[in-house]
Amino acid sequence: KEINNKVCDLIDGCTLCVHGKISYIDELDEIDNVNVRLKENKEYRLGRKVKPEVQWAGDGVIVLSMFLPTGERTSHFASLEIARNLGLKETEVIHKQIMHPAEGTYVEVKGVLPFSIDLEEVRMPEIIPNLEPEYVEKIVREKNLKVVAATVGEDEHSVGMREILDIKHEGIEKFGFKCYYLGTSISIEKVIDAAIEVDAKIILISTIITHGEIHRINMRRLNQLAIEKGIRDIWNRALERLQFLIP
Ligand code: B12
Repeated sequence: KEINNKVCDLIDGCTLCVHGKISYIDELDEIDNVNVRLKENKEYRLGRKVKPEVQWAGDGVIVLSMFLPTGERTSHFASLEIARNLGLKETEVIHKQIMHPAEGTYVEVKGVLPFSIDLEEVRMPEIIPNLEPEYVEKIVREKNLKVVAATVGEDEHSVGMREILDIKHEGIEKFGFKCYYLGTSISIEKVIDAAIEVDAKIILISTIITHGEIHRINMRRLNQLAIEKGIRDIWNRALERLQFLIP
């Protein structure tokens, strides 16, 4: 016989590929036999409907993980209440981990989803294809696009920003962007001044998120200062010009 892609082609398919080849022996109990069980989850095996599954097709088992700022016992029962309120059936706590006692408890709750999804009714947004890297690079080089980047305020986390920029990390340099990385804990003023100095059309900043809203303050300051220094408009026009990137 001709050998195709799968080893089991030699025997016209194995039982994993050709379900009809499975010979069931569990036929004695009239109420609980293999045919009854197969009938119960037929629609999930035929691919028309879908439910999360763990043990068998369409069992509907789902696991929720949550952190509650309460002690172990309270978290246990509160998490079950949450799962029940979400509509899950047969709820059960399967894992608990007390974080620092002053913080609370991490809980995992198992439950059964009481509904299924009809795959023909699933709404999916249209796939927007990514621009070809060669196309992006061509435009970037033609326009000689420059980028000024820094972590601002008192942010010392340089690694993420370098990842975005560095060619060795597949960063935007590989598309031909000329990147001016100013470093860490840079003032917003310095970022704006550098952008003006090198005629950068793009500014990338990274900043720590804090309860004091320092991230929002920094972003607003960047916007405000760009307006004050007269480059926000230029920036907006640059963005308009960048629209041509979208075919
Ligand atoms: C390494 C690290 C440090 C190192 C940084 C070394 C360095 N040179 O970068 C050191 C030890 C200095 C450090 C110090 C601190 N750290 Co720290 N640190 C981390 C850690 C473990 C990893 C960060 C990292 O490099 N990740 C790898 C990179 C590749 O991922 P990334 O940073 O997320 O970047 C990606 C995206 O976010 C995105 N991205 C990032 N920047 C940008 C920018 C733009 C424009 C775009 C488009 C995308 C983008 O793209 C990147 C690539 O995929 C994180 C925890 C974590 N697991 O994330 C904490 C973490 C960031 N640190 C934290 C904290 C609190 C601190 C300290 C305040 C701790 C302290 N009490 O002293 C200090 C602050 C120092 C300071 N002044 O900034 C918190 C920040 C929480 C917050 N509110 O934002 C984190 C989240 C840890 C935590 N859960 O508590 N830290």
